[in-house]
Amino acid sequence: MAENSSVPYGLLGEAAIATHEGRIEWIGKTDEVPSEIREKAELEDLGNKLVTPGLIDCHTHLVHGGNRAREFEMRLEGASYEEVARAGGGILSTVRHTRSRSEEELVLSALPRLDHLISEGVTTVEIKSGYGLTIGDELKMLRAARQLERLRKVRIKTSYLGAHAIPAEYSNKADDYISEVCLPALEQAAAEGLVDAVDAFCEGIAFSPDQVKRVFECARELGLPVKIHAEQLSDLKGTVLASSFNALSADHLEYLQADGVQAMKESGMVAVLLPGAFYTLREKQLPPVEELRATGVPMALATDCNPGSSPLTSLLLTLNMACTLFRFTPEEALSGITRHAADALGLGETEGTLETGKTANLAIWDVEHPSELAYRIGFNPLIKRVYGDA
Ligand code: DI6
Ligand code: FE
Repeated sequence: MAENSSVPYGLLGEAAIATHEGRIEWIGKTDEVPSEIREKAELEDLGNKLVTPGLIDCHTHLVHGGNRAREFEMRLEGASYEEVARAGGGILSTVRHTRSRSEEELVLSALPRLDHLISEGVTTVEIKSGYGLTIGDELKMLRAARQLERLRKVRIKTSYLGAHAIPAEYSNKADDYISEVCLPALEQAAAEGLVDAVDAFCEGIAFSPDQVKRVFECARELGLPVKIHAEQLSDLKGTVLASSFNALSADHLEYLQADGVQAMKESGMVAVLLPGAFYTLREKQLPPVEELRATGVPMALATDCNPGSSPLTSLLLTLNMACTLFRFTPEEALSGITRHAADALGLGETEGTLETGKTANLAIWDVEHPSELAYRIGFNPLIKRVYGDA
C-alpha cells in the first residue's frame, strides 16, 4: 500500500519494499526491483500479506494516574455528570491521581496501554499533558511521555495541554490560572525540550477562545505548532481561532459549523475525529463528515485514550467505530490513522505513506483486503510490526 491515490487504498499488488538504515530505499512491483538492490538485499518473502505504513495514534492522553471505572458505574446507575463531579469524579479526579503519582509510576501505568497500541501495529503515538495543572506536574507528565520513547520502539510526539481544565485551587479564576501556571509551565517545558506541539480545550466547561488565544500566542512566540480540542460539546468557534494560528489540527468537532469547515480548508488543517469519545459519552451530534469530505478537509482518527471520555486503547476498534458511527469508508478510516494522522502531527514528510525516503515504519497484516482492518470488531490480524527496519 503506497502513495498512489488513483488506485483504491493505493494498493501496489505484487510489490516489494527495500529498507536500509531505518528508511524506505525502494518500493515498487516485485518484478521491477532494481538489480543493484536485489543483489545486496536480505530477502524476506511475506507471501500474500498486506503491508501498510505503521499506524499513528495522533491524539491520546495515554499518560495519566488512576482510572474512572467507579464513575462509569455511577453513570450507569443514572448519576448525572454534575452528580459525578460533585462526588469528586471527572477530569479533576484524574488530576488528583496524576498529581499523587511519581514520574516513574506514570510511566509504569502507561506502558500496558502503549504496549496494546504497539501490538496493533502502531509506530507513532501522540501523548498530551493536561492532568497535572501545576508547573511541576505538567512537566512530570511530559517527562514521562519522553521516557516511554526510550523504553519502547515507538515514536512519541508530545503536546502540552496545560489548558485542559481549571484546577480546583483556581476555581472561577481561569485567567489567573493561565497567567500563573499554564503559560509559565509551557515556557519551562519548551525550554526543557519536552514539547512538540501545544493543545488547548476550548469549551464552556474549560477555556474560552480568548484564554486559548493567550496560550496560542505564547506557543507562537516559542516557535511551537498548535492544535485544539474544539466544538466537542458546543460551537465556540475554537476551530476558526486555531486556523488563524495555522494550527496542525482541530479535534473532536461534533459541533463544527460551515465557517469552521471553510477555515480548516483555507488554512490546511486536519480534522481529527474521535469516535471513542462520541461513543462513550453517547453523544447524539455527529461531526460534519460529509461537509468535511466534500470540502476536501483531510480527516484523521485517533483513540483519544483517556480515563474518562474515551478509555479506548485500540486503534483498530477506532477504525470500526468511525465507519459504523461516522460513516467513514474503510479506505478513509485507514488513511485517517496513517497519512492524515501523520499530517495532524506535522510528520507528513517522513511518516504516513510507503514512499522512498520515508521512515521504514511498517505493519504487516494477515488479511485478504484492507477493508478487513475496519470491518472486524475486537480482532487483531497483525503479523509483524517493523519500526525503522528494526
Ligand atoms: N475532551 C475530552 O473528552 C477529554 N478531554 C477533553 O478535552 C475528557 C478527559 C477526561 O474525561 O478525563
Ligand atoms: Fe482529548
